[in-house]
Amino acid sequence: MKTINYLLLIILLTIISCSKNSDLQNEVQVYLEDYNKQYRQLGYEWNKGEWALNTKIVEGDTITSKNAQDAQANYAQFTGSRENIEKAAKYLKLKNELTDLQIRQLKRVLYLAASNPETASEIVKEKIEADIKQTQLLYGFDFKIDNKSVSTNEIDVSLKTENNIKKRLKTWEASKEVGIGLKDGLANLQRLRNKSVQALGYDDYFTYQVSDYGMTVDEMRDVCQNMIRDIWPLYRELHTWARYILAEKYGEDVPEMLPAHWLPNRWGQDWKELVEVEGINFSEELEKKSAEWIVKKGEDFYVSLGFENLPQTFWEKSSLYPAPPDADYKKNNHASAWHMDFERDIRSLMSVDVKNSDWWSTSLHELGHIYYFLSYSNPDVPYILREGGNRGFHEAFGSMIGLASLQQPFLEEMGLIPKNVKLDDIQVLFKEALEYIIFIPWSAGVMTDFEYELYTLNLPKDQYNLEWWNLKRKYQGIVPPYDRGEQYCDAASKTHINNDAAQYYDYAISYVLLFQFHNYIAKQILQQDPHATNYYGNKEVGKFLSDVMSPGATVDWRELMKKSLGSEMSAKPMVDYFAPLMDYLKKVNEGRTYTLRENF
Ligand code: X8Z
Ligand code: ZN
Repeated sequence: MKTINYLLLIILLTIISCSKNSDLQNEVQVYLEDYNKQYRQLGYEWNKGEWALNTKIVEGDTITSKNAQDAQANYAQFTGSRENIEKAAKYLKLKNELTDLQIRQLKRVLYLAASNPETASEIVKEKIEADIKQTQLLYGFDFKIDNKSVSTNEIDVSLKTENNIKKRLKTWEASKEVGIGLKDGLANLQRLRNKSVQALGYDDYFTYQVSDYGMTVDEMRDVCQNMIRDIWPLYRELHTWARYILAEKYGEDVPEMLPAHWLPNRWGQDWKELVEVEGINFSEELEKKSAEWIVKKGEDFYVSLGFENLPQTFWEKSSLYPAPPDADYKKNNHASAWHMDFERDIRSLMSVDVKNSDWWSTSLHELGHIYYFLSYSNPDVPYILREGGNRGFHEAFGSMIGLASLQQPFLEEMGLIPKNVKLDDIQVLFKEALEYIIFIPWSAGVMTDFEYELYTLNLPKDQYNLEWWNLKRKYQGIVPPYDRGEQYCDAASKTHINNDAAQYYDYAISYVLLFQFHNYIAKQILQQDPHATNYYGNKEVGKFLSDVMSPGATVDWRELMKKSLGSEMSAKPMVDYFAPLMDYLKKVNEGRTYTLRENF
């Protein structure tokens, strides 16, 4: 009898405490639902303001920037409000009684608050203005060669194809001019970004952005340095090879370090143009198509995997092609994807042009973001968690489709190369390394270190350019054509330094992830060699990707990896993928002098 009473008591107590839990859970739920609703409305207005600002830049137009500023201020006021900060913090203290999904949302509320806290409202206001001004200066800039306006597409094509070294230098210089006018703005933003997050206890803006991964700055820097260490031997071979073949091509002496204007990309972040694979005339084939074809074929690829067709509004509202040369406005010339209303108003901003073959993979990259948006826009994912597993995830899948889209079986399927041509596998791999391996010292090294120094170490403005080139030399073995003094700000010629601050390691991480995912898909789903896959039409691949993408940020990214791949983040699949190239390059480089250190 006694035991029964005792048992009853326990049951009763459990019921009482559960109902207390669920009272609290209900209260938090009401709060979060309201938060999500307002977040969505204000976020949509902000996105619309930004969209207008980035797609139509007219000198002297103050209305568009005022609208964008007001919309951003309203969003900032809400997300950074004392009330939201206090409530989220209060509820988080009781997290043992809340659901995992609620805890995630409350943490997100605090994270969002930290970039616009009401406690630093003057700083936040200044920051919003400074951000908008920087965007206008960056994308309103008129690039000129010999006093003639040129588009960034023209600059890019010229750096890929021009053999006259004097002309190359002029083009490269023209591409860096934009940095000069951005330097003051960057210094201002350095201060304002740091100050705004410091109000909520973060050390600096870099630390804040890194914390989104659940990592400390030291941990993130370790991840990045390890990546560089892993690929360094291969990078060193590629660097040595490039010094010799480019010197020959331009009729110059072999330099110790690579002059920046010798390389086929404004920042030296992608060298794939240096190798032509016999049998694949991709650029030529693309030129026969149209810009519309590129984007449509991209959609077609995703649809073949089982994803839906893009909503009609995507085609109506996106800004996919360059502004006409005689337009009285300019537009943001860098590619991006926008989740405007956190539902199905999804758009992409690009300047697709068939003459610049980069748009093929860039367009697939952006569609990767778009399909990610669509995947997690489902009732199980609250608006504030409609994000990637982590930011690197968001960057990874579109790039992975870009890699897959250039492998032989796929190119055949698309009619971009004739069937059954025998391609030289090593040359194909070589070209891929010039894209994916070359990118790592740039992203995990130069960009990440520069922004770490900028925000965490408060790099003084009169050392921006000096430090930029120190890092370029250290990580990429690239030097400026001549001493570039502090009147320049070459770092600021890179979009992300201005308007996607302290996040570039996302791309390094995304490359590591993409090889992990690609390797898994090739071996476990397609049963194909990772070097020669054909994803086209495979619904199982689509289902796998959709399962990874659709939870958005409602799950922990490390668990998401374990669940989907059965492994942790690792550069090994990337290193293994390129391993066959090492012996080949060592032979090619026999007798040549290496100028990068042997071990990183
Ligand atoms: O910025 C981008 C995307 C933006 S969604 C086009 N990427 C990095 C860059 O261009 O520097 C893609 C890879 C690297
Ligand atoms: Zn992207």
